[in-house]
Amino acid sequence: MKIKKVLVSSIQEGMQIITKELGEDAVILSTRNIESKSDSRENRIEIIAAIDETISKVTHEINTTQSNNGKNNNNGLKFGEDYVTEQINYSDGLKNQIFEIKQLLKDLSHRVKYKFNNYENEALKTIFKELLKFEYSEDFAYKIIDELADLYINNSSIEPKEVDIKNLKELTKDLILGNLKILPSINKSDKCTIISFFGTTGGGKTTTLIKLAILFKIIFNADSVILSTDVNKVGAIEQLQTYSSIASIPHYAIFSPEDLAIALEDYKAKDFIFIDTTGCSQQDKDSINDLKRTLDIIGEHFRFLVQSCNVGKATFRQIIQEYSTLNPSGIILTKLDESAALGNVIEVLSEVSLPVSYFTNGSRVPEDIEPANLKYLKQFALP
Ligand SMILES: Nc1nc2c(ncn2[C@@H]2O[C@H](COP(=O)(O)OP(=O)(O)OP(=O)(O)O)[C@@H](O)[C@H]2O)c(=O)[nH]1
Ligand SMILES: [Mg+2]
Repeated sequence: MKIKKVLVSSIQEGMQIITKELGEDAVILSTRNIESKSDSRENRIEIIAAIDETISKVTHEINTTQSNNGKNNNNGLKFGEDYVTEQINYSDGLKNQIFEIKQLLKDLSHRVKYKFNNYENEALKTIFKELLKFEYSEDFAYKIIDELADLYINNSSIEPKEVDIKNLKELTKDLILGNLKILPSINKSDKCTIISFFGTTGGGKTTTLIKLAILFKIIFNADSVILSTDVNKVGAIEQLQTYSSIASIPHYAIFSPEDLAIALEDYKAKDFIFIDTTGCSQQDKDSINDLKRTLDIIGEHFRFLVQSCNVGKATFRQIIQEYSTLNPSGIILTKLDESAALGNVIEVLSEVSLPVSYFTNGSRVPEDIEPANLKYLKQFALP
């Protein structure tokens, strides 16, 4: 967090300095007039602005710049001919608070703009209602409407009543999905590709693993093996056995980290090694740490968080947060067929850097799986 204080003679001058020195993302924290006791022409405006930055030191550090021929005043600041700047590094707590305020201000500005500029626009009102119906949050909906208005309505000569709602919806979907990341689907390579699947219980890990293993056999003629560390749950081995024997893909139970290391060595000549794990709650930190130790034995590989879409936004956010310990390469979204609206999932995914990898939309093996792509996801972004 970098905080800068400038003393200038006009707001415009201050903004220019702040933008130049902190960049366009800087947020203004306060402004106040400082009157000169001797001469009103020397009145100054103090502007304090901040920008997010990695903190190198937590100590307070005051740097003064721009002090050609400057003199020290009582605060240890140097007054230069044009302006004075003060740079302070603050602690994490303050940094977080400032950015919460910044976020609140941003949200507030979207709301205010919506009320004053766009509230009377019927097309935007329709889109706004649809966004809420599709389980996007109000803040997200205000943001999208604001962007939409800027892009389409405020910059076009079209009268609001002539706006084609279908076009507007398409544009809305593009805006919604604009921040989503997609992981390209996996290909066969010269080396053995290892893929692990983890996530909350019943999310569809084993079914998705089997779908991909069978598809890779069909598409790449791949020679694969399935290793499962999910050995304690009743029926887990039988579930894998049923599918893998139908598809003639060998599978092995793994009882310990040593077993895993040996199996990885034994099967390193395979095209793919699929690794199934026991489902665990995102709140069960011990199990997630155990899982981390297991996955770290494998080293670099594709790590997939498998999660069904039919969860609330807060839970989904928590799952992504807690499972980030395992450094997932991507998320596989399952049970799209059971979700009426995907706003909750899409909104959270647009806030994080985790890419989407595959979708599953039914329990049929292997056909109910799709590689992630924005075109496919578009149909789920809005009704
Ligand atoms: N409707 C629907 N059902 C699915 C989908 N994917 C998996 N299922 C079903 O969800 C149930 C749980 O799937 P599993 O693959 O066993 O889930 P898991 O994550 O391995 O479960 P645990 O190992 O117990 O944590 C099964 O009945 C699957 O058939 C999907 O995309 N849509
Ligand atoms: Mg399973």
